[in-house]
Amino acid sequence: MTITITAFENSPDRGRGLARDMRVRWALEEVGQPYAVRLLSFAAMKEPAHLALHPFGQIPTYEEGDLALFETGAIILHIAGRYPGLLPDDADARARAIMWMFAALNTMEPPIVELGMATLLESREDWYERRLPMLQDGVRNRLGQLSRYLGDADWLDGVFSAGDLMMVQVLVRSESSGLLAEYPILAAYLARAKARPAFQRAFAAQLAVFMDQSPPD
Ligand code: GTB
Repeated sequence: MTITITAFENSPDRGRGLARDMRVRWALEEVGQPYAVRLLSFAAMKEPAHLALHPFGQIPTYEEGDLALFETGAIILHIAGRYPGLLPDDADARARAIMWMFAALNTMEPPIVELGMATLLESREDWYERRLPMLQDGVRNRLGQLSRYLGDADWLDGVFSAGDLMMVQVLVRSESSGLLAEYPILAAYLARAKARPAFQRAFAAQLAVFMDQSPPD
């Protein structure tokens, strides 16, 4: 059955792994499933055809036969449940991998996104410099806790799982702040994940969309 996902026709990062279709591409590469990509402009994401798939008018979406999904957490969980390679067979280990997916999305991602959005949208406001330390401390707190937990392990719970995939995809959004580099254990964790052939194929596929386009004015 053909799998089709949606992605940005024109991403602000020009295909360098930050838009959330990267999570879905990477998961599909890990489980060895081919997929098609429907590229959407910002305007097309808000039109009825796409809103019927995604009520919030965002990317990515995932279509497979009669199934249509939005929300990367749900999409990755579906892929990991349907195809082998991203969740352990042991029921307890499987539950822990899913726990780490939720930890990435619910505990790590909010402070990382809050800092990123403030830097993107508020850096010219007079309150930004006063707010920044609080936002950075929020991110440092979570990065420090995660780093202490990971210690000298390669992955969060033994073998690489959907929990690591989601965690790494959340952590990449803190790279540009410079904060991730303060945690060598996490920097090495990201490097290990990015060295995976499936990650590299997914990254190259996302980047390829933009290599053919002329740079923005
Ligand atoms: N909770 C949803 C999920 O996990 O699927 C969030 C989906 C989402 O945020 N989608 C974004 C979107 O469609 C794209 S990924 N935004 C358009 C809109 O809301 O109108 C967020 C993103 C995009 C690009 C960069 N970048 O280039 O740096 C970073 C993050």
